[in-house]
Amino acid sequence: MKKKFVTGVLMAGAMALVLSGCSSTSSTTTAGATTAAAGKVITVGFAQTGSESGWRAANTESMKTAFSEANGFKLVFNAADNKPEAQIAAVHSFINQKVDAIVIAAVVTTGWDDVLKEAQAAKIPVILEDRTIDADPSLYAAWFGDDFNKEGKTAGEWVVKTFGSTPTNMVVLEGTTGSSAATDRTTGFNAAIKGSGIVQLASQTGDFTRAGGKTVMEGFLQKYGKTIQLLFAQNDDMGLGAIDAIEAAGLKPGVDIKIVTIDATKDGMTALSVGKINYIVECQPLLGDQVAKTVKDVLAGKTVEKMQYGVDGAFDQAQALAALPTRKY
Ligand code: GYE
Repeated sequence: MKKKFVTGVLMAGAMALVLSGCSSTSSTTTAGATTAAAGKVITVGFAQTGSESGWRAANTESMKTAFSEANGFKLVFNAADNKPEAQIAAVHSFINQKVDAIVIAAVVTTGWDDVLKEAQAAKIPVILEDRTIDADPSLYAAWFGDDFNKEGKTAGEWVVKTFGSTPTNMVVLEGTTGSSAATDRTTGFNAAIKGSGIVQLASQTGDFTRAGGKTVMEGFLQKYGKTIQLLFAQNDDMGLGAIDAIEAAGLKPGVDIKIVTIDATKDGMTALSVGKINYIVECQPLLGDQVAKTVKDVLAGKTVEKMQYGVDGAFDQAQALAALPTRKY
């Protein structure tokens, strides 16, 4: 498995990328900021998961805009292609570069203790955005993101409202295994559908990608065919990939198979507006401004809220149609 690829190699690779500012699988770029309008330029290393989804693209853009030169930052950006070891190597390299602060959108919840202890010893504050981690809370200053358990619960409540106690065959496309987004959405969703008529035929990861969602859905369709009545995809992209597979199998997404997803990106909302998806729970990716403010507050020694949750909505077809013209991502 690729995961077993040794840290040393990845670390050297990540370091080289940090230094050269070029991009490949694990891409790192450095946006230069030699002067800021006022005060010292704040150098921030941002370890992003990768570029798996539309949500991620919007999140990266929001972070790059917020941590801009004009706002007094120099951003060292790394996207780890969803490889935990590559992400930890990137954080190591940020520490070696003596950045002022580190921001992490963690691929998975585990494996963080050693590198966070290293950051703490180097007196570099760590701020988490998007996904949570399992490490001791004393190892990071703050977290800013969405409530994934609540998102799963909202999706599950829609399922219960729609199907009630009628026996309904469901398949699930899970997000990246070991990510807090996938784990918490599963927990919230399962709690909400408990006692309903939903029968789970299968649940498998599609890694939060369109390609993953398509491939896994093809497998589900081969095995369970027309008996599938409901799909819960833990993000829009996997739902959109599954729609391709469903249409290729000669079935109508949103009609033959009802679909509920999470994120509410423009692409997802467009599919919802034409009835190919039936319901979407929002997950807000535009976190950059709040994260940048938190970084500045932490560096200024101000007390910050440890866990800060964004507010999410949910959409049916009519609500998607109304929201689409002003949708930002
Ligand atoms: O839902 C998915 C992305 O962590 C909330 O990651 C994020 C999730 C988001 O790949 O599209």
